[in-house]
Amino acid sequence: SNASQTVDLSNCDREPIHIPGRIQFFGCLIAVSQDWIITHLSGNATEMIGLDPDTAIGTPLRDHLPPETIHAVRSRLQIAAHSDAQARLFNVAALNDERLFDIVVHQSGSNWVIEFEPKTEVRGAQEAAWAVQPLIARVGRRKTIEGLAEEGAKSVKALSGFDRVMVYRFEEDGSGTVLAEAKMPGMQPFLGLRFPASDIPQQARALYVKNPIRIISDVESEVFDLIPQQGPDGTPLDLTMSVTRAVSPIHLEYLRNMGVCASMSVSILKDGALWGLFACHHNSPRLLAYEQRSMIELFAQLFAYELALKEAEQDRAEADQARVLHDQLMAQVSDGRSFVNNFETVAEDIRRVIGFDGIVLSAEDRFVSLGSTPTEDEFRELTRFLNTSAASSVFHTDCLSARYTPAEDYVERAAGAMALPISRRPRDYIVLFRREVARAVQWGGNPDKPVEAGPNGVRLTPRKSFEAWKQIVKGHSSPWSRAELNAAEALRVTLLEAILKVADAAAHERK
Ligand code: BLA
Repeated sequence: SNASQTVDLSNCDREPIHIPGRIQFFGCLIAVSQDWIITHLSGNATEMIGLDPDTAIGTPLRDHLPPETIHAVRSRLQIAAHSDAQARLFNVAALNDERLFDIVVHQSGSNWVIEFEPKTEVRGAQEAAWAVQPLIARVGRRKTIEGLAEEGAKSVKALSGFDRVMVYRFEEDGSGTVLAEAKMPGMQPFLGLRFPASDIPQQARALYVKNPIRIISDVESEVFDLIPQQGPDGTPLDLTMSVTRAVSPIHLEYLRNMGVCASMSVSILKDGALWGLFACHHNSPRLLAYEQRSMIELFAQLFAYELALKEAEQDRAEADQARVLHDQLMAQVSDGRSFVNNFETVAEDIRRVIGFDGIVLSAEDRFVSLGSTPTEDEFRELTRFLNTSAASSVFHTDCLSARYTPAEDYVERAAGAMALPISRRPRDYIVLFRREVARAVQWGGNPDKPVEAGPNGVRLTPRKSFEAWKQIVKGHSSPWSRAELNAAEALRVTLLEAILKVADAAAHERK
């Protein structure tokens, strides 16, 4: 029954975190069939709402809960039916006594899953409700993605009271960057650090697309088994959309090793894909009232909308930049100025559109290099390899040494390459280089911190998972993005045009 027994650190991606067979302590769970017969109960249901698995399973729910409660739940089912939505009821006297509960219902396969959370406090929630609009207005006034993220982190910290709130953005390779951070003074900063893709494995990212908020209220707390572990059809209850789902023991250990006691993360979606997370940490146990979590979820949705607007604006600005670059290069050529002689300026112009660590221009018998690149001799050899690729397109790779073995000699200087052929003859090139991502980026997992071994070995700390990741990304640069490849293609055409123009002019003079 224990899913973690079959999972180790080499197969993280396969841990079936959606069917853990257990829930966290802060709520209890009832599953019923379509005709409202109880099919599953969590082990803590007896204590929390008086439903004993030994006697209640297989009997109608109405034998156990007041009709008002069942009516209230059923009246919301329209919201939850046939969609990945959760219907929520706040402040319900579910047992007809003085105790209040928050109740959430969703559909899972052929079951309705009903989760009860005893009410803790409501004050934070009311404050959050007032604050969402002004906070989002502030986010919208920021000019850059980084500014937006910074305001977002501050806002979620204000709305949630967590000790640390980060905006964690996924890169194209699944690794992630801490783009913004709001934290208590004195805590070690994570701002700007990059973390490996394996820290938030694939199936977890997929689950976070469907269920946008997840809570780990206390990494040391007791968990409760679902009874029975399997339904009559032999399958475990799918907890993808549940609120109390017990968390992967591997991730719990990661948090303990980081010194985190409670965490909450809220998905930031763009075009239906996971753009990033608000990742929140607390140094002591923490559980927010359901309304407060709902307000934060709403904030994250509005934030994602602002983000999409800003990113679209930025895409337009980048396209404008590319046009400006085109005009500048053409103007230089028309002025009769050779861009070979002005290469430093040209390189800075290109950098505004495509990121690189080094750049080489080799045209006719000229060789100009800036930044981290192969030597001239190494480059001459490399051009013979580049000459074998298509003349009329941009060549690019984030792992040059995998395609061209001699590049192993300079993998530390130039791991990734993007080559723009800029003539039709035996070719002239502008080649952009990127350093190894393991060196070029500031990775999380501070090597100066002592490593403590847990039951899963020493691997499960940001530091150890980084060391493992370093093996995976060895020899690779960060990948060239779609936008950068588009810009490179436009640049190639511009340069070709510019160079032909120069050649024309020269031929004209010779006549
Ligand atoms: C989940 N890993 C997560 C989550 C985060 C991270 C944010 C989401 C759950 C949560 O809210 O806590 C990772 N947290 C980070 C990172 C930072 C942070 C990078 O604060 C940086 C500041 N994790 C590993 C390895 C494995 C692993 C090696 O490091 C697998 C062997 C697994 N991480 C793992 C799993 C989950 C997870 C399985 C899903 C947890 C769940 O939802 O059940």
